[in-house]
Amino acid sequence: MSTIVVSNRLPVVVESRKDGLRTRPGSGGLVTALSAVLRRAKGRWIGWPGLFDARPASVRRVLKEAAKSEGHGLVPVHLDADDYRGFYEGFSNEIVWPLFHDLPSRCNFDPDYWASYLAVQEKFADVVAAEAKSGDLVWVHDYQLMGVGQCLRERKLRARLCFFLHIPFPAPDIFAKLPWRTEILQSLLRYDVVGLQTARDLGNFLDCVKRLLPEAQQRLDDGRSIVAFEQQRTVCGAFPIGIDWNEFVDVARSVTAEVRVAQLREDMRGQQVVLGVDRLDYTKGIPDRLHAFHHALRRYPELRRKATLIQVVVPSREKVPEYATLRSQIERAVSQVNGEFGQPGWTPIQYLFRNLPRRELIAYYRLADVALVTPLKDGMNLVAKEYCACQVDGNGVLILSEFAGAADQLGVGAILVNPYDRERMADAIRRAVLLPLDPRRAAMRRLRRRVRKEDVHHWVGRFLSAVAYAGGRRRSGARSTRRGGGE
Ligand code: GDG
Repeated sequence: MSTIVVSNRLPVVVESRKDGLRTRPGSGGLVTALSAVLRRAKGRWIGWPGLFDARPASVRRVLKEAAKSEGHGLVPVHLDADDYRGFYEGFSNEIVWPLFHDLPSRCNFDPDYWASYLAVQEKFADVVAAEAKSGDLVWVHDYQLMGVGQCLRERKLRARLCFFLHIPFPAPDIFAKLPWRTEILQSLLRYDVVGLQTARDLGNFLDCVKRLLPEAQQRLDDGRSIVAFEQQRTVCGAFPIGIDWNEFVDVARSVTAEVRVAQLREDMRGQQVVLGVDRLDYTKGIPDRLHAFHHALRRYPELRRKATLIQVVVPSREKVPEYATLRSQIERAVSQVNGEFGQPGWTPIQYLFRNLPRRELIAYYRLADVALVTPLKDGMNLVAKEYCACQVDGNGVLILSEFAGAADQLGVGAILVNPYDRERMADAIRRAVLLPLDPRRAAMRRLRRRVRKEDVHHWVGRFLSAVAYAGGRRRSGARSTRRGGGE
């Protein structure tokens, strides 16, 4: 029995260079945790290698080479430019991404995208079916691949099929706008396990099933939600993702980080550092945050020359016009604030539009007196957790959006804000900057305890225990109590 992870992108990126194809490692806590699971299970990771034009045989060859150092298999799914446009840019990012983040007015429900999405699910399923054997565990990730499980069932693959959604699941009134809402729910209910980030997402998913698939039966079994639909029983649960605690803490405590933090502190000349770190995306609420900071400086003169906002924006999807517009909005807001309040020796907002090396990012996390993590909506938001882990001196304050999944775990300890409420965000910034040391330290201790306990390995363990439960249940046909739902 083996484990197969399936995600849109492979954990290594294949690049075409003058001297041929090369791979470079991907990064992040998810890659670390899942790679560890795969190494232990002698498993494989299946996904798109990140380029179209290369010869499949050459891609397979460089991945085989990279697999030796990764310690697990790497299997490519070949997509062409039309797939990328219709399935990835279209269905995934112009429909599912905005809709699931409660922004239906940003959706482009083009029917051609649906056809392309279906075709790509089949392409992924072809590769998985060729790799998987009966009894294997196939763990599919995220919103781009919700339908792969169904394609595998149609191929009569007798593997355990599981799915985890990294982004939020919307409430029924929003989800119901999706023209293919029934098909998507049905395809999710072909998996043995469906994992969501938070209790709210799980509740939304079950409510959507109840409303849109009334023939599905819902039960609570040993405290777990089970949905029975046609011949399949699906265990549904909330599994909030964590970070690789040790990795962040070790780097944050290193001498290199200490030296870099001391240097940055000197550059900041006694200013309190307020930090924002986000991928360029309209769900991250960057303009709203800049307006709130602007409002705070207008309203509270005591913050001037006392606090500096360092806003890191990581370039993303830049060719999409909407994202280019967002970038201009952000840059306009930054220059408005700096134009109005900047003086020799103090620039209120320092704006970095680039991907920082991981070590540098960790130094910023350790440096920051306040983190401003205020997405309009977010599945989890790992930046909030990474910030807490890197606060090895324990003095930082976390201001967190109540609409980030992380607010469930970090609500006690963080200052929670509504990112649409500019006035209260400004108040929260003032409060955080002026907060005395003792309450800062007490709150950060609580946050760190929670992030440490519920790290990414804990997340993997909880998910796999649901998988084991689903397997046991299937074998024993456990007795159950009814939870309601259209029976
Ligand atoms: C999706 C869901 C969910 C950021 N700037 C730099 C950099 N980063 C890294 C951070 C963090 C990651 O990017 C961002 O993770 P998030 O969780 O904030 O957001 P998404 O990318 O939208 O991820 C999200 C997540 O999946 C996991 O389930 O939490 O809700 O949307 O790890 O460290 N990394 C480097 N330089 C940067 O400048 N090296």
